Amino acid sequence: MARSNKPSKVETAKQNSNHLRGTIAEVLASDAEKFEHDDVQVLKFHGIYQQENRDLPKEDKVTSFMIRTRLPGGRLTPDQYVQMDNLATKFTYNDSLRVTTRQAFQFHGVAKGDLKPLIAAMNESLVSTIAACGDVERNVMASPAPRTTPVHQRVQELADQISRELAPASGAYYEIWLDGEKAERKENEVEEPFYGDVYLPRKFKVGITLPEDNSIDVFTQDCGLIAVPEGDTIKAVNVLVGGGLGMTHRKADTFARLGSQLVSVPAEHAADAVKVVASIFRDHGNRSDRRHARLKYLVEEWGVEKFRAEFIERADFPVSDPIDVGEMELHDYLGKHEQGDGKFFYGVWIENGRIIDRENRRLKTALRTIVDRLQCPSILTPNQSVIFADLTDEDVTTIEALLAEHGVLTTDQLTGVRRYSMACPSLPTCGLGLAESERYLPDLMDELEAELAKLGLQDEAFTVRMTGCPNGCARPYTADLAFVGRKPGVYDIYLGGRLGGDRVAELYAELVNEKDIIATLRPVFNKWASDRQGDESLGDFYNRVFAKEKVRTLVTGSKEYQGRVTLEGQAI
Ligand code: SRM
Ligand code: SF4
Repeated sequence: MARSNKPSKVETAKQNSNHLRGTIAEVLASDAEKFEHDDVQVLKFHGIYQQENRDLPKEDKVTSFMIRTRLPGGRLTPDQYVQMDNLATKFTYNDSLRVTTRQAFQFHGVAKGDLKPLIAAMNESLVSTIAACGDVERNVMASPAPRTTPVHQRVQELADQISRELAPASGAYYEIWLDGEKAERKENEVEEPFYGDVYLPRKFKVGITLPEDNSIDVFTQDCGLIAVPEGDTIKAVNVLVGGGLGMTHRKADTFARLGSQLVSVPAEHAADAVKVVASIFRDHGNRSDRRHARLKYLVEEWGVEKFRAEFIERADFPVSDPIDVGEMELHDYLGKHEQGDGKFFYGVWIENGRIIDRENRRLKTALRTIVDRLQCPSILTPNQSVIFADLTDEDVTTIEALLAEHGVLTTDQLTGVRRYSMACPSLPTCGLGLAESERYLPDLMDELEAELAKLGLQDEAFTVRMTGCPNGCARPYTADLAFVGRKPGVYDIYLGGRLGGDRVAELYAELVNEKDIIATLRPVFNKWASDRQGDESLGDFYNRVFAKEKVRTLVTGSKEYQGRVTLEGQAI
């Protein structure tokens, strides 16, 4: 890829922002309805997106804002949950909270005048929005299971440490939102010692998990970490680089890519390893073309060997070959599970992450009542659901009764196919959405369930994901079956990923109208029903029988693996 050296407009906005200040404070204090380009870019680093409600006719459109939290591993205390719920009721346009695919909360439709009170109130309960968006290290994902074993606790500690150590150092957030005094700096003291004036070339995503659990889709992270346990300790951490899903329709030089195994490092150096990867990205990533700015393109351009050599050169800690951890699996942790200390945790399914009260299904009230009554901690999962922790048997009975009372579906009422489904928000809030997603998937699921029920396959566990555009926010390209919006009512269909998240799906059908989706999939479903081997999943079956080019499953420990699994079907 030949590179231009001219910095993109976003680079200039960062450079001129005086470490994330821009003119945000001035515009906030003014009557201006919205922020202009440079401030819009800088606001993202504060966890804020400027949006408008796309359902409204042009003449009625008003600017509003989406706010995203930073919650490493999705952990919330009971007080934090209650506060988030209260703030959603007070400040969002539709009284809802949105659980994201990276274990955070989003608040939609917030008025400009409410930004400061909302963010200040969140921070009072120790929930920050700093670096939830922007060209920095984003919310660190972590295996959501609140198990009490030392290795599970350690994984969460590492996620917290990475989040702390890679957060921007600029005082801008505190000055603007929390009325903090501008910190005095000594002569030659640098405000952003790690990120510098222009931060990273693009967003940078990190997730950490154990070999038993790929619910965080570790191969899709810019820097994925697999903590390898030995007894009660973490023996080492495998570092993967260059995962990422965003692409552009019909632009073959943009693609989804699974992370490549790079090295393993001692657990106490996990955060240092992430910093080394981020520093290579900072110094060598593409700063002129944002479409090619993600780390995955640098890894492709250099090749894994060169990247590894650069990593070793920069690391001042021991570096070894990656450790073979075998195949990984997705767990959604729904329903009741033992925690390890005699207590239980309980996962509640949230359709496409939207916590809202509807006529017959009062989910928001149900979840709030559970937390009020049981005072239990909660964990947001990478599959847009919520887990309640530290429960007795009696508490679980209370939860199930409250869910039933409020019309909320429990796991045993879900078909396998609906249980593992996810959709991104898309319309009406997302400015990039080309087709419906969150609002349409439930209807399509009804049709899919009916079709699969005819074949007795409705309770098969496989991932179904939908996004309103090819950016991949609900991680469609690692799913067994995915729908990616092309234009209103029209989707591309992907098949061939799987629950383990270690294989990229391929484009099966292009530009399929909503009304033709089931008919387009019918031949695959029928053949799957008649020709599957054992309990072969949809994605495995598709990959064996239909795939134009067979995509080998990633061998997670292999150092030789070059990560070159793209939507164009290039061989590994
Ligand atoms: Fe995303 C942009 C929503 C996870 C890839 N994403 C957006 C924006 C902010 C639209 C925008 O730029 O104007 C969306 C806000 C819509 C709205 O109204 O809420 C948006 N992304 C989401 C969330 C809320 C989807 C969800 O269903 O939960 C997820 C928030 C996660 C979080 O808490 O931080 C979300 N986005 C993802 C993921 C999945 C992941 O990270 O695990 C991906 C694919 C993985 C990856 O990054 O490669 C993803 N989002 C993108 C991209 C494509 C980036 C690229 O490399 O090309 C964009 C567009 C961009 O950055 O220019 C994007
Ligand atoms: Fe918006 Fe596209 Fe992300 Fe969906 S996938 S939230 S439509 S950017």
